Amino acid sequence: MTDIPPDHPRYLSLMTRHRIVSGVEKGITSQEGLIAQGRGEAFDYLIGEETLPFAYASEYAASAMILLAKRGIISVNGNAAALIPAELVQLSEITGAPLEVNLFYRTEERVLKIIKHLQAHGAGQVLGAQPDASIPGLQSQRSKVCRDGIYSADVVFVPLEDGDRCEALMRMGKQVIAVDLNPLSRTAKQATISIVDNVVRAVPNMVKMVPKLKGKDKGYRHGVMMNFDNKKGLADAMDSISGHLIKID
Ligand code: PTJ
Repeated sequence: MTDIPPDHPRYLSLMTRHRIVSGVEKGITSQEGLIAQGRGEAFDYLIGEETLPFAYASEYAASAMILLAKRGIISVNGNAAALIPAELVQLSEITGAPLEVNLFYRTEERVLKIIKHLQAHGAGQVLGAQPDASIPGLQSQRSKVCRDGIYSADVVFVPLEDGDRCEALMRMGKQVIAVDLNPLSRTAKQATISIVDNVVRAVPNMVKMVPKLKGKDKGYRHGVMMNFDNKKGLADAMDSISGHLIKID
């Protein structure tokens, strides 16, 4: 609960901040996660704090890609868990892609807290507590993964990411869907599909898109995925940011 009045012009942004701070207080989010959120907010401000057409297109293509995956997986870190726990659980349920906790600033205590938090929001089994494989060529704690999860997945959905793991997953031949408000980040540049949008909008959008795509045939979903041009999406995001900068007086 907060005392932010719902008619405050920056209500949604302030509520998102509140959720991240509360994630840190509960031991779900790392303190570094606050800084990451601040960087994200700055880009969100430049984007206009809304889902722009290029972001909708990437979310639609990403939804199609997860549905087409043989073994899709949703990777969860401390920021995503604090911001959109129920929506991640929903996305997992409707796509059949399991949830796996995978942390950069890994502690076993935080992994367990995140798993419990997701389960309190309706998740069944959540992977990540007993990693039994590692991502080749990655030195950070993020390399610790589950063989039945991220390690053997063909499509990995990573809401908020650091560039190193994205690169390592791509080297393993996986398709990576990243949500990152910064179109200049290494993650955004490397991912198969880069969603330049706030996770608090992107994941709920995908939760709405997936049932619609499930109503279409496989060929349609394949077409959506193949027709998506990630480089163009990133260029459109940059144009949009530049446009907003020019308009600010
Ligand atoms: O929980 P952990 O230990 O796995 O740590 C998670 C963080 C996010 C702290 C860690 O992965 C990290 O340090 O990430 P970076 O390198 O700071 O990258 C985070 C990226 O996410 C940045 O490019 C931000 O612009 C972007 N970002 C931050 N908040 C959001 C966001 N993108 C979308 N939605 C957001 N709400």
